[in-house]
Amino acid sequence: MKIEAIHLREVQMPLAHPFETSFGVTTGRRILLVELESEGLSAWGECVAGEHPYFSDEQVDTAWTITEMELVPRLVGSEIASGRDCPALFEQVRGHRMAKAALENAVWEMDAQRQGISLAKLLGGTREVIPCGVSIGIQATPEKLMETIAKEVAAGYQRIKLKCKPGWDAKIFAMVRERWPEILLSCDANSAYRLEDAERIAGWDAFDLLMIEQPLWYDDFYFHAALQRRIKTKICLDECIRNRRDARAALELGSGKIINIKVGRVGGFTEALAVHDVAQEFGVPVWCGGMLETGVGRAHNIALSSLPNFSLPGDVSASKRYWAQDVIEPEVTVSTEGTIVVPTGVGRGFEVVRDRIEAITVRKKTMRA
Ligand code: OSB
Ligand code: MG
Repeated sequence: MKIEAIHLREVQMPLAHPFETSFGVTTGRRILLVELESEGLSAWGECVAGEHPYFSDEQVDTAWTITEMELVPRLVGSEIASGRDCPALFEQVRGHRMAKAALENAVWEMDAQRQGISLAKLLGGTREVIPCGVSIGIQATPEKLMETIAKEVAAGYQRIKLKCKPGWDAKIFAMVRERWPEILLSCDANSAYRLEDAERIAGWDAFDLLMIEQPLWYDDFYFHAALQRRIKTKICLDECIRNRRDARAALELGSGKIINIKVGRVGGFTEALAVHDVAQEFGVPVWCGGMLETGVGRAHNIALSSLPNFSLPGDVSASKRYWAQDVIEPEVTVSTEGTIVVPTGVGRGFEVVRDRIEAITVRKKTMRA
């Protein structure tokens, strides 16, 4: 396919509810969206870089700059067979995986349209529905947290993940477990602990958590192995897995027993599929993480989650948990069984609502060959 034009745009969207993690509070999102044009077709990609370089070293403005100055010139005007060709095209640029993923994923979406199949099918997906969990931010009070959990459990979500940090951990887990002894419960520290906390973290074994996500440094999987040897609860790796080599090294070391795959964090669908396959080889389940995406990224996450080794409920949940109005139609909805139906229509399977996107666009740039 010949990529004739690439449009970059930044949209701004207020979150329906503020989202607090150990690294800060997000009240609204600034999001880089890319749109490709090829032979009368249009395909979209979402960059999951945040407003600040707090989750990873990328941020929306660095992603915009690298996309405009380095990545688009390599892609626009090119004749490309599939999304699998993007990593080689972008190889000279080190890092900036979230920026690369937005473009690569749009190429995959375009390819699916050209072949007249769903993105899920193109990726090798096999599931008709995906199991869903929710990620619940740190709340103003424990009472508010209990209310929020009650609402999500009633909605049918299959797994509750609690964001945690020192001061918002064991006491909270105890309280939640007392009221809901049976639910699938996990926590995500986003690197808020150090190896000295190992004893304390071992104490959480009492709460029968499904996993503890990225407890230590964002760029570490060596010391995570030391921690994993000292606790019974499975560690799930998020921030530190950048590619298939990291996945293999971490699993050989015993740094964790579950992997959260975020397609933006690993640089696009090609690498996400490779991480999926490495984990499967080790008998390790994966699940799809979220980055407070609009419907564009959410649709891509649903397609990816349909692969066979995405066997644990992911963080991909309903549009309305994040947005008063999403940018796709229909919005993403979750059944009372806590599942999302994988669309079988061509491409992403959700329409992008162009007027809505136009209305929230704050900057835009078109690049042609
Ligand atoms: O670590 O999984 C994370 C949101 C922003 C940055 C990092 C993370 C998260 C989430 C939310 O947990 C997942 C979602 O619901 O989109
Ligand atoms: Mg995480």
